[in-house]
Amino acid sequence: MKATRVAVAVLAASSLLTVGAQPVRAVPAATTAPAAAGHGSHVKTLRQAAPRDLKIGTAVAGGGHHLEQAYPDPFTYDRPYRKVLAREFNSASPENQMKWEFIHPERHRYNFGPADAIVRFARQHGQVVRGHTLLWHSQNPEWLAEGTFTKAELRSILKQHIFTVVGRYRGQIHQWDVANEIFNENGEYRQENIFIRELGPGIVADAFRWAHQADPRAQLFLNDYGVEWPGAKVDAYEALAEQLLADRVPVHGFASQAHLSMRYGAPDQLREVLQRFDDLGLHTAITELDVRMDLPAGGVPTAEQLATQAQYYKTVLDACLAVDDCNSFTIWGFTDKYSWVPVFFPAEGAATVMDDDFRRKPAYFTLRQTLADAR
Ligand code: 9MR
Repeated sequence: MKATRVAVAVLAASSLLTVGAQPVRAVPAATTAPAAAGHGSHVKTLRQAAPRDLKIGTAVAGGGHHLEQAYPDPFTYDRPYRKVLAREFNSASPENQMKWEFIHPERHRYNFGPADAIVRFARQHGQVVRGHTLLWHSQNPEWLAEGTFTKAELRSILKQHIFTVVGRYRGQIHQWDVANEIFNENGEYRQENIFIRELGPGIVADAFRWAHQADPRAQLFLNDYGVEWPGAKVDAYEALAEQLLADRVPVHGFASQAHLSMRYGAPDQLREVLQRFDDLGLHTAITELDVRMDLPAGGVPTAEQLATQAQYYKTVLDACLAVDDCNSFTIWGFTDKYSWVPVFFPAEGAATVMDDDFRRKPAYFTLRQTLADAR
């Protein structure tokens, strides 16, 4: 985002331009900043505070682990939740509703209702949508994961899925996570991924080509966790990105999910990692940020823990703000009420920026202030 600070109101509409496959080369910040937006009392929400060329997003709760919980579908039934979702964010990521198992539950049947509802909500509230995800080893329907197919059949299943799903939302998706978590910690292609295992890694390039044909305006991303520090996984993505670009494959971005734990320290080299992909000419994004912690007995975080958590959130936002084409910053849910964390990590939790009752934590205020200062 650096060098893209734009102070002139007339450029407000330019944020629309970020919804295209072409990186937006924004106007250098030659103009003086407006009266510090962050210090005005009118800046009440994250989306208001954000620089115009940075989308602030959240996962939209539903499907996945939510199905096992005692509450009904959060996005559909929780009105206070929907209100905060509309008020605070200008980007929305279906948490599960566009994944294969959800949107393509049977070989010849798609289930578009829940994803359609999110896309409609986003349009009504001036939000862009991040599509998640097309090529992944997890949350695939049984008919696919357990099925027996020839290579040609499997290839055609993937191609049709991409054309059908991406085509349905053509022109309405800011960024698609085309390839999700395709490398393991050693930077090797994950053999759990049925498409990669059966068809070879070349299928990744095909997935990008098909997605681009189906929606030429969407920015197409590689997305993973565990890439917040340099290492074998980041090296693998860098090599892949270079190869795809050399082969003129339509890849437009690299994203760090940023599922963090306070056990392991803040990602103080994330800016450098993002910069490596920015240097290749790619967009970068933060797509699933949360910061979990070990909860004390009683389950309520201490003030010190909340302060540390806020610093982690800020470290990630600062990294994105420091890199030219980091244009999308998404947190993986905004309330602990619906977070995936306690379901997957016993004894850890409180990972989001609001508690169960939507009370804002220090991390929320730190994000808002950091955004306002950047604007
Ligand atoms: O938040 C999602 C949760 O509801 C699902 O049960 C879970 C199943 O794998 O997936 C969670 O989202 C994941 C995302 O799609 C990809 N990156 C890791 C996220 C957290 O597991």
